[in-house]
Amino acid sequence: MRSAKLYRYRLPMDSGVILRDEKLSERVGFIVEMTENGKTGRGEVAPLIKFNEESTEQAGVQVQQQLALWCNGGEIDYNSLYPSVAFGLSAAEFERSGDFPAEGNYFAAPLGYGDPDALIERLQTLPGKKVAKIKVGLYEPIRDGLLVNLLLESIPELSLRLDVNRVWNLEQAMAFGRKIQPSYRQRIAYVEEPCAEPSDSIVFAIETGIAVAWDETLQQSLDNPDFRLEELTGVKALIIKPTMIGSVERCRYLVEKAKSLGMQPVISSGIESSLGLCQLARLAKLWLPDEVPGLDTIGLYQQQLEVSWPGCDLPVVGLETQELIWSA
Ligand code: OSB
Ligand code: MG
Repeated sequence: MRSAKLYRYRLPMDSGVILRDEKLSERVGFIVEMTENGKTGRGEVAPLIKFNEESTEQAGVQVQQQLALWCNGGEIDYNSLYPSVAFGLSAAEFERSGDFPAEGNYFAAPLGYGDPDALIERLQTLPGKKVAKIKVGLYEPIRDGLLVNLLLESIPELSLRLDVNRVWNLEQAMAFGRKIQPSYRQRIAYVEEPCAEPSDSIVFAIETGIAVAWDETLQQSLDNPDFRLEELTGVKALIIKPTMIGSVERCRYLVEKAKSLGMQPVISSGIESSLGLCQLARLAKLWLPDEVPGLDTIGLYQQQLEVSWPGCDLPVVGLETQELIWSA
């Protein structure tokens, strides 16, 4: 016997959340609950506007169709689904089957948005490895370079991950790179997607000696069914955001494949609710126990959903307070 429930959640975001020039005041997504033989698993389906190609509405229609198919005894073909839907449904199956460890890796890299003082303060109290991530590319590349030098100078054990989200051309990236003190360049763990053109990002890495990571480039490559990860080598790290990549199995495959090609895989957030985010921390613990995941996004919300991110004191609202839109 199989049964399922589909909830639509709406959670208020912190007032300052801006995604690619658009304010995100509320996050809307879905939670699936799938039960078979008395065992239940949950998953989150929450395409992120401007990052996922599928809209929330499209994902909602597809997830409901798939749940109906599953309740009637059908099997879900994850490879034919939107990435967000494949991830959420497969996470529920993974949890139901008991393969999901209870423990998670909640030591995420603190995310900073340009206020160095706030970040320095937070980093000073951080236990363990000092790894932080900051978004750059919002101001002049030279200003970003000075900020990075300042942070690396202030905290000698700090290693920085930077994210440019493809806003620089090669010239701007080089202006940034030249500003970074040569002795600090190795302490930039990587720069995610420095340039609009991926080939320029590779040139930047070679010319400056600063390591680069793929994020958007990986997501786009996966649109081609014949894509092989071997085509994306030449960078140090691979950012894996399951909501934008697909099923748990596909993510696991990419983690293993990246390792075998000498790339560092990093499990990262697509700004899921605390429910989905905690599952990502559990996957990170299972697959990459020694790696710092990129999951410091719960602070972008005003509320948590059903489960609490360890150490977070935002109020938690229960799943039953959200809209049950379908069940069978
Ligand atoms: O650009 O990496 C991004 C979250 C949602 C959409 C895009 C991005 C992000 C993050 C997640 O930065 C946090 C992290 O990677 O540490
Ligand atoms: Mg990124």
